[in-house]
Amino acid sequence: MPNSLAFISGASSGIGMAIARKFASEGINLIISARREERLQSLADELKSKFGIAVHTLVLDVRNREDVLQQIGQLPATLQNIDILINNAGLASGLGPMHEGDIDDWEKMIDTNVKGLLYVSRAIAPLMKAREKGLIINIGSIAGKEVYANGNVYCATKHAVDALSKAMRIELSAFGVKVGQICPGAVETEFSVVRFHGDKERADKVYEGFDNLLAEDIAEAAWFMASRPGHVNINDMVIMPTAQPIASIIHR
Ligand code: NDP
Ligand code: 8X3
Repeated sequence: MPNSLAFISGASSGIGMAIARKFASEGINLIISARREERLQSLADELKSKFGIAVHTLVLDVRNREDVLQQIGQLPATLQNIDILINNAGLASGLGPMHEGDIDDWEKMIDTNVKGLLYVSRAIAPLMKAREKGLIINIGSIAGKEVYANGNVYCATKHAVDALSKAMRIELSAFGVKVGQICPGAVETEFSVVRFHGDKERADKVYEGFDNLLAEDIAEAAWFMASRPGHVNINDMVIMPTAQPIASIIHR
């Protein structure tokens, strides 16, 4: 693990940021990426000074196919030696029945959660294949295992991540590249603020009256997966708040 390099998409907030902090604390060098440059820069400054690791920032909208392939393709050779890819960038946009859905919300979720994950993976997986080593962790969701009312398109995108995680594992295992997935239930991050288009009051209500997961809980799981010996792959982890036994039940 020393001198390993991890690429984390969506590191400017929530789960991605917590994974960056956890991996940095374990001495892993990082490429952190997201759209919000200032946040990436301040996280990079924090992690470099606290842990003495190397951090490279990449301002990237994962929906932009050309930009993803070009920016990753143009990384200096040493930064193409990516040992761990965390496909975390993603979002929910809207919560309501399909027959009243906002089609722009749908495009955003499909383009980010499915196509964005594919573009980043398409750029990085061949680099791992060439080195005959690597680990890809996709951040799926309980929404990729179950479907809940009004979650339609978000659930569909996370079911796609579930399928892609399996397909990528089948296709890459012959080359020594591991693929795993982490599927969390409710984690308090900026997720619900984004889902409700900036309505913080409505977002706060999602996490009222029960102990939700923290981004750090997911970061611990990601580190567990990443720190297994070479012959061990964790295919899938479903991690729920104790008070949320299935996606649609929360005991408050
Ligand atoms: P946050 O909103 O806190 O973080 C989302 C991250 O994704 C941000 O860093 C954001 O960065 C990045 N992102 C969003 N769109 C893009 C884009 N087009 N290009 C690049 N980066 C993008 O939410 P979470 O941390 O909760 O979400 C992280 C992942 O976890 C998502 O895939 C989500 O679906 C999944 N998840 C979340 C759960 C939860 O309850 N919170 C539960 C299960 C899964 P920026 O805006 O700067 O680009
Ligand atoms: C986020 C968890 O249950 O809000 O993926 O869809 S949920």
